[in-house]
Amino acid sequence: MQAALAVMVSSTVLSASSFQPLLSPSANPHPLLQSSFHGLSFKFSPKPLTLSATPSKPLIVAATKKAVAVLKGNSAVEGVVTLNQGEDGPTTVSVRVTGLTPGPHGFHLHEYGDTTNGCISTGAHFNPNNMTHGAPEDEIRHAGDLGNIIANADGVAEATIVDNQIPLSGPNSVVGRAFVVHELEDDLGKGGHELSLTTGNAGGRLACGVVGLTPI
Ligand SMILES: [Cu+2]
Ligand SMILES: [Zn+2]
Repeated sequence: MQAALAVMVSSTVLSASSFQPLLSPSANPHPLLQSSFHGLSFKFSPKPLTLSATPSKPLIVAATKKAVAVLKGNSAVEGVVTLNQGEDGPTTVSVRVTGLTPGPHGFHLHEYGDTTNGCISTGAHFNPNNMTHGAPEDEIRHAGDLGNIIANADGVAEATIVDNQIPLSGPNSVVGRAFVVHELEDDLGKGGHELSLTTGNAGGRLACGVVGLTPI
């Protein structure tokens, strides 16, 4: 509602300001021309309306949401995760985690931003749609299932993840929830282990961090 109002207001302001330059040069010299411009002003009216698309761009930028999570735990593993979401589009997640053993490590958004008892109190995978565990590209997955991040020989994992199920606003907002990086590879629900369909059997929680809003 507010955004819609803002668009309306900005388009009115723009049409008023763009009218004046059109009228003023010819309205001044001759009273005759002045009267003819009264008629013309109606023909011009669609132009300011199409121009109103321009001021709506800053509004989209203003709706961009940005968040960050700083990952820490009881080991040498630590990292930073940044999240960016424009309007109602997907969220882009940039991850850098250090101190890992080389290879894949399960990486999820867990339900709670509660680290009272370390990463264990962040609860289960964020799962607003009551699904079973899966891969990020699966239709049946937890919203928090972001697959694996892969550490290189130096123990550094860097990844950019674009995902539609982890918005930064609305009923399924992940702000206030937590990222967790795991000890083991997430089997994406396909490992046949008794934990495959709940956690991907990704083992212990090495580090976690609560998602918080940051300045745009
Ligand atoms: Cu997890
Ligand atoms: Zn899951």
